[in-house]
This record gives sequence, C-alpha cells and structure tokens, in this order.
Amino acid sequence: MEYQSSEAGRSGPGERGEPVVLLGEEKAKAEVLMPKEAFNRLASDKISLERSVPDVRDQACKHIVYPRQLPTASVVIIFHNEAWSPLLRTAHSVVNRSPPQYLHEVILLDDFSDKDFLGEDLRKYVESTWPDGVVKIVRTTERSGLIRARIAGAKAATGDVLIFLDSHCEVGPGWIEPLLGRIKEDRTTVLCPEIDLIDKDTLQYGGTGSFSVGGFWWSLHFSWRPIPEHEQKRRAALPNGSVSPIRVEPVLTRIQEDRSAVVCPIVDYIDANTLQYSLNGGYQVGGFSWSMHFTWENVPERDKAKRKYTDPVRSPTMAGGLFAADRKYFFEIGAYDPGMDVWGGENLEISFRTWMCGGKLEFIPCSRVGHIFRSSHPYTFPGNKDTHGINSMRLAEVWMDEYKRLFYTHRRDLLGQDFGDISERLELRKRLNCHSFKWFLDNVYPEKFMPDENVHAWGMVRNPSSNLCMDTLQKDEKMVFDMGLYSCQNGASANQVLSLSYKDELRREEGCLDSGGKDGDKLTLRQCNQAKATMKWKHDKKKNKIIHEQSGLCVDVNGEKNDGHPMLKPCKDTDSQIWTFEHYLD
Ligand code: UD2
Ligand code: MN
Repeated sequence: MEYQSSEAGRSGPGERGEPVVLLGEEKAKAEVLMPKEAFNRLASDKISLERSVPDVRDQACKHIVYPRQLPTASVVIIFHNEAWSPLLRTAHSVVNRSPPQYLHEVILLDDFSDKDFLGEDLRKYVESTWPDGVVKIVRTTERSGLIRARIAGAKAATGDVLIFLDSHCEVGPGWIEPLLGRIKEDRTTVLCPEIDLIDKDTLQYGGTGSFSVGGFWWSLHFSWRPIPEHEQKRRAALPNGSVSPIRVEPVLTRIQEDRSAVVCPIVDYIDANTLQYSLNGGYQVGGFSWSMHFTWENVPERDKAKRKYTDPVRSPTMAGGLFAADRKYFFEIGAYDPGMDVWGGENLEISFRTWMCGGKLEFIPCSRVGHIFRSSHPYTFPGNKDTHGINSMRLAEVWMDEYKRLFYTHRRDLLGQDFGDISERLELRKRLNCHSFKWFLDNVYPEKFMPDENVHAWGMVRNPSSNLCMDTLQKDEKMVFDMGLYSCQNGASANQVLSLSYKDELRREEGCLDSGGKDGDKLTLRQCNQAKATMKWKHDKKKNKIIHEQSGLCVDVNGEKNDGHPMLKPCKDTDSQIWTFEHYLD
C-alpha cells in the first residue's frame, strides 16, 4: 500500500487507516455511547485529526497528470450536532490533501447545532488552526435539514465548483483533481467520488473494492449495483484519450516514479509552410518494420484496458452526500427542492433531474472519499415526521410522471398525505424543458424492471382455497431468503407483489424465485440470472398451476399457514396447487 509521501512514517492509533480496537473499560464505555452516537466516538477521538489513510486508488490513477489550470473548489461540509473528531478530521483531510491553488475555501455549514462545543470552541479552533481563513463557519438560524443546509452552503460559496461532503468523511490522496478536471472538460457533469468505507466500530479506512453505480428501489430508496453491461460497452468503445479527465503528460512524474523509464511526448504537427500547430489525434505507439523502419501503430488492447479503472462511469443515481458540480450549473438546473425537510429523497431527486434536464451523472474512480456509514441517525427529526416518505412524494409528483404509481404501490400509507406546494418545481421542469421519466428509464436505466410492464401477469399471487398469498414476510431483499405465505391483503401490501415476466421469471424488483427442483424444496428469492434454468416458471390462467420448468413440479401451499412457505410438490389435481395472479396482461 502506498501513502501520500508527506504522511509516510506517521505513527499512532488509526494511522494508515488502520482499525482502533478498544479493550476493557474503554470498550464498555464505547458500547454505552454507541446507541446515541451510532458510531464509535471513543475510537474516533483517539485518532489524530490528521491521520494518514491508504491510497486505495488503482495504479493507473497515479499516472494521470491534470491540466495546470483547474477551476477552484468550495468544499461545503454540512452538519447538525456532529461529533468533534469526525467533523474536524473531515476538514483537515480536505485542507491537507487538496493543492492550495485549487482549494478556494472550506465551508463548515452548521445547521443550527445545539451542542456547546460546536459554538465558540469550534470557532476558536478553526481560526487558530487555519489563520488564512480558508476554513469558514456559516450557521443557519433555524434547523434547516440537510437539503436547505446544502442550499445555504452553496449560496455562501464563491469558488468555481461546489463539492459537498458529509461531516464524517476523510478524503483520499489526489481526490480533488479528477473532479475538477472533468468539470473543466464538461461543466454539465455532476460527479461523485467513489465512496470508501470507514468502519463505524473501528474507524478502519477500507476501500470499496468494487466499482458500482447507483440505482433505486421503487420505494425510492437508493441502491448500489454492478456497472451494467451497456455502460461497460460504452466505456470500452471510447477512443483512447477522449471523454475523460486524463491529460497524459507523464514525463516528469513518470521518471520520478521509475528512473528506468525512457519517456516520449506525443508529437504534434507544425505545418512546414503555414506554421499551423495541429494536434496529433491518433494516440499511437511506435513499432518497427523488419526493414528496420520506425512505424506508428494503434495502442494495443492491453494498454487500453487500463482506462477501465480511470474513466468516468455513468450512473443513473447518486447516494447523495458526496458530489461535485459547477457552482453556476448547480443553480441553473434547480439546486435542490427547498420544500424537502431534514433527510432523504433529495439524492434521487437531483439524480433524476440532472439526467432529465440535460446533465450527466458520473462516478469518478480516481477520486476516493471515505465515509462513516452509521447504523442510525444521531440527531432528531422534528415532529417525528417521515421526511424520507414526504420528500419522496414531492420527488415522485414532480419528476416521475405515470411511474409514480410504482412508488405508491410500495407506500400506500402515504396516499392522501400533504406534501406541500410543488408548483415552483413543476415550473422549473417546464422552464428547463426536461425529458420525461420514461426517457430517463429508456436511456439511462434501461435495465430497471417495472413490475407491471412487459409481464404476463403481476400483483398478488393467491391460493384461493386458503386465501394465502406469496409474501416476502418483510425480509431484506438484498439478502437471499425463502418466499413466504401470508393472508392476502387485497393489494395493500407491497410484500405481496410478484410479476411473471416475459422471460418466465417469477420476480420482484431485483430478485427472482429459484428452486432446487426436488419434492419439498422451497422457493428461494435471489438475484435474477437469466442463464439459470432453475429460475424459469410456467403459469397459465386456465389451469392455474405454477410449474417449475426444469423439474416439472408444481408450487403447493402444502397445508402451511401464515408465515409458512410454499414448496414444490408433484403436480396433482388439488386445491393447494391453484394460484391466481391479481392482474393478467395477456
Ligand atoms: C445519505 C447521504 C446523505 C444524504 C442522505 C439522504 C452519503 C454518504 N450520505 O445518508 O448525504 O444525501 O443519504 O438524504 O451519500 N445534516 C444536517 N441537518 C439535518 C440532518 C443532517 O446538516 O437536519 C447533516 C449531517 O450532519 C450529515 C449530512 O447532513 O453531515 C448527511 O446526514 P447523514 O450522515 O445522517 O446521512 P447518511 O450518510 O445516512
Ligand atoms: Mn453520512
């Protein structure tokens, strides 16, 4: 593992991003604090506010040299009652790991915290640690919630580019240049760094390990997913050296890195007659012919392949907390919906809006930022409101057109609730002449499954004689589990929605029913995979059986009650093998 050179040789707890393990009395104390703080504050307090973190970027990232002139950044860190050490470690990491010429300012946006130490103590610390004023504190005069707090931070900022961070992050070496470089190249891109994991118990800084992009559940929660095939193909087809922040000027850095390297610039043309300077568009490498003449050759595949670790990855959505945008562009496309309260929903809103209104959302693999993922919120929700639910209603009503039905399928409890005035957001959508949500699905997220489109049947899957329906029993659908049975809820429960797809899957949004195919086997919900023959099912509304294609066995209630499980049985003429779908589309 490599470290930023200025940080090599540091020693102390948590250095190099290593875990801090508490023992004995300290451990007991930490466990008492845990439910309130939702992370291990004692471990965090032991670690230097300027600790080193491992450089988890791919090697290829380190060979990129960015243009000398980059836009400047205002880094906006919003917080409400954040603990001292994570907040200041965020600020220190930004100041220490951003070249000063690009760091216009760091704004600590205090969203009306009421912890004493975040008042005068924080002011004194900031003024004495950064006397040049690069770190500023701006405070709201009432609890704004994270959405309005970010708007306030953005309004206070004066740099070219806004970069938002949560108040419990640590940025990695070289994190800022790839963001600024890409925005310089295309100001309509909204960019996310790759988010590394800082463990909430030990504060260990760990890489994410895998490249992913953002998706969403129809319940309007954010999800991580693998880079889809169409995006992999798009990136592979890019000509070398295009649409990427890469400006390879590797001469000096390359020799510094490896003195045995002999390095050539790319040779541009200066016309002998007119002295016109024109770029060598080719990006070729040198070869030779057997007559011993030098030749230009195309860049071989093995060298092109490196770019898959450095090029921007398009993503339908972002997680929300960590992103960069050209400051003026951020406001041009509507900043945020100021009608959203406290927490939740704004991440999908800005994602859909960016794509639908002409921008692009990209993940930048060479920019790495660690974030402490906490188990719960260490702050209050005034009025105990379900702000994610209400904010998501605003988002669905403004941006999702007829597809909002799929959100309400999951959140019937919200129907009829007051989501406030959205007229200004509708006006914005009209003014920017944005695409429809269907355009977004077709063009940006074509693999997204719609439970009621391109399917033979969908809705409750009911066994009439028992009035039991297939039901997820509220299990976490990111996990693998056996499908259950529960008394039918007349369409009121999203846990009972299943679809029979054109591909003969019996599926939920991401998971498909699978079975080993033996007498008595249960139906297991796991990640859909079209190549798996054990995930194919047949059903027709005349015979009303559900047949597991591979084994020829039938799905049977088998005398189960609420909380039981359907299973495979040899097909026979019995009520316990009769199933009807709530809706048939063909
Ligand atoms: C994720 C995002 C978060 C936000 C949220 C959806 C990441 C890593 N985090 O949740 O940024 O988009 O999804 O809304 O993508 N805060 C305030 N005022 C408040 C409440 C919170 O300033 O009233 C601050 C808080 O101190 C923190 C930030 O907002 O710095 C985000 O809150 P969080 O860390 O609780 O959200 P998280 O990471 O669970
Ligand atoms: Mn957070």
